[in-house]
Amino acid sequence: MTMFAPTRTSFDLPPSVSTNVASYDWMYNFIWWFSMIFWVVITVVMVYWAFKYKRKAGDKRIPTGHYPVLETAWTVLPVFFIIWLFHAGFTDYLKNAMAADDAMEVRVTGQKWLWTFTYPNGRSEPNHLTVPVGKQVKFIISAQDVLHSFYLPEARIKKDAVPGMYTMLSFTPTVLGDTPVYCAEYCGAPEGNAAPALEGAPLGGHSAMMAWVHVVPQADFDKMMAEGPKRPDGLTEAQWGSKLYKDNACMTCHSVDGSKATGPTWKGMFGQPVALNGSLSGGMDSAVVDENYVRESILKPNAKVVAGFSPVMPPYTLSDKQIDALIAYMKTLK
Ligand SMILES: [Cu+2]
Repeated sequence: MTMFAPTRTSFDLPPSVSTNVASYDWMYNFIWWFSMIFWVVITVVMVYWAFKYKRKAGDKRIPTGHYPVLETAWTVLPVFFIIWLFHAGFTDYLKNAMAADDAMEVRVTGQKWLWTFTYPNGRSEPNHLTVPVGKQVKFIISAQDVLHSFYLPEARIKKDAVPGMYTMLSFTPTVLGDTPVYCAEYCGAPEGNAAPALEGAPLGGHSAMMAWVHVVPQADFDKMMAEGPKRPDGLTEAQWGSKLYKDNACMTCHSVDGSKATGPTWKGMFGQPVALNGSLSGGMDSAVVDENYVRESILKPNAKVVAGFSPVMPPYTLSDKQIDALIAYMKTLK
């Protein structure tokens, strides 16, 4: 994989990793230099005049009166400046507040003290998110316990993660490599000797709530997604199969206790011969329920229909690993 060094846009800002950064940084630098120049000019002039017009012996106080042209100018001109500033700021704000319809949606969940990322295909990982370069990502953010804040300094974006509601944020990464995620809302001190959320992170609750966004070429991302969701930690293959049986609603048509439903029961099914409806199954009258039969029945359910049942099952797009897990579960249903 080619690695490009993130570009530094100024001496005091972090490197830039996304499309929005250039205009954000331009605005930041503009306001900084604008304020700096006016501060210097006003201060120098004020000090100069303070000495020049210092009260001397015999001076009389004379009221200065009004100067309507000057007073109108210093009121009206800044108003136009502020309106322009708001317009420019709001235009930039919208770049990350909304996402295009074809953006990749990623669910972000904050909890004490880790971030969980869930991809469109259901794959879910703690503290590591992989996204393809050049593709807009739409984060749908929430929190499980207390307020957190999802913060990517190198993309200049931050959004509160709030329990009980969703917040949105989008960005389009431009640079291959890794960019850090922090929690920007103080969310608690560590209890006891909790391990850091991420290897190498400082020990300590909120400040340990760090994650990484890995920006990779589209092909690498597609390869990763093709692997499908990973088996959840702590589950055996058969236990994962049991979970998939429920998560994919297989249970609404297939019982595991022998009772009849819309589809054949899975109890005692694996490894046994089964009678097929020959006219719906390309002339085959029977088959053995083995690995290949199950795989075909998940991906192309109506290729071989069991006698006495209707061809009503929709095809499922499960990964090979998920199908393996379902088969492992079926084998336990003696
Ligand atoms: Cu937090």
